[in-house]
Amino acid sequence: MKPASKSAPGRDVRRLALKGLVAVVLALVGLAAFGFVRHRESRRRAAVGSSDGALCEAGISAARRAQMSPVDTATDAPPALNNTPAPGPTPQGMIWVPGGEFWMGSSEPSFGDARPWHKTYVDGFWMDKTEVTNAEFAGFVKATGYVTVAERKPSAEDFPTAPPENLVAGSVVFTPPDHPVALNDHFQWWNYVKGANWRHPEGPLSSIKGKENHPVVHIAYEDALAYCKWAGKRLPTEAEYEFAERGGLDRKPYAWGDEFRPDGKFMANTFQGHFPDKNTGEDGYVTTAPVASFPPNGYGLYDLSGNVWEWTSDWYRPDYYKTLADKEELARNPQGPNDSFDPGEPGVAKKVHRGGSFLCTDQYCSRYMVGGRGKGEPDTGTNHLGFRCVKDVSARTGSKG
Ligand SMILES: [Ca+2]
Repeated sequence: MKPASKSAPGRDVRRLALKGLVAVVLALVGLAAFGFVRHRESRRRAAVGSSDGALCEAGISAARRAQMSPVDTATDAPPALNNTPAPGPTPQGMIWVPGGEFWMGSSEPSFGDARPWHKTYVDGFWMDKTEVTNAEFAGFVKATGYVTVAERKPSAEDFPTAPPENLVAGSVVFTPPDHPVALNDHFQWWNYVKGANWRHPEGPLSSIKGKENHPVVHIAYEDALAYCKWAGKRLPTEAEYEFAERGGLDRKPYAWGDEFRPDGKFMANTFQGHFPDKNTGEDGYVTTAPVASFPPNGYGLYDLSGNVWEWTSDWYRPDYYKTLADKEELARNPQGPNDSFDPGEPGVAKKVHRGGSFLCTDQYCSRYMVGGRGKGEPDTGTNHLGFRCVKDVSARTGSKG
């Protein structure tokens, strides 16, 4: 399904972005790589005017329109998870997720768009045990010749107002300042870098050599769809993602339970130190970690929290949960709203991201907590955004496009 807006969201977004871009000269050994900063005044205004965590790395803003609706775990009925075994042989690299009824949402005060808690049902499905890795994505590219969005030169037809010199293939890369900065302006640490793509995560001089087992990044929505289709799979819905991430637990703040660091142990690749200028990497990683470097959750799935954000097939709206909760009947296999709305950037259609990343910190964006919702434009990848696929028991409607 497409958003209500008649225009193609990706083109509009990139057109807007290119309108406001600012050339940035990056001194890279022997190369004058430059990029542009995507400047959107609406986003900046939203950031400055917001007080509760404002913008997260990929432009995730804490929308606060949904009303607070805490769940009393003592009185509300616990979820009724299915206990059906896998209906057939488990595809290689995947895990059976039984599905069932669960509470979806979050009580985290800054996650306004993850309320109210609402009961949701999803059918069982198989899910990739880990995020799709560089090696797996390379296999797809080798077999199909696929070229990702970040590797394609933006065309003058798509961006008629952009200066020709700005029409360069690239992607958005986290480039931290060397000093503390105010957290209300993410242009201080995000730059559009020429030549950044899945093969060169930090820019043209970086590579994925030795990172074959890291999650692939700089993946746009259509790139993820293309991979999943090739693999005979699809992207998870937001509800499937959350069901899987909870690992059978009921309304816990983390995929593994109640504490961020049980017995002092790091359970996910997140950000330690002072955001964004000083990442101490206390958990062992300052960027991506090899998949499955941290313990699996209750279903045996890895890195659904932290490491890289992951695409889901749902459009983003901050009021979607309220819409579902207001209905009398249980939401069964919800597929997301029919259109997208982000109060921070009205008119820009976005898909839901889930899971948080190696850049998530409680100082700024703690969305490695279960239920935390991210969002992003379908044509925009970053070096902390990847994906994984799911597979239906039988052919059901595939991912929405
Ligand atoms: Ca880390």
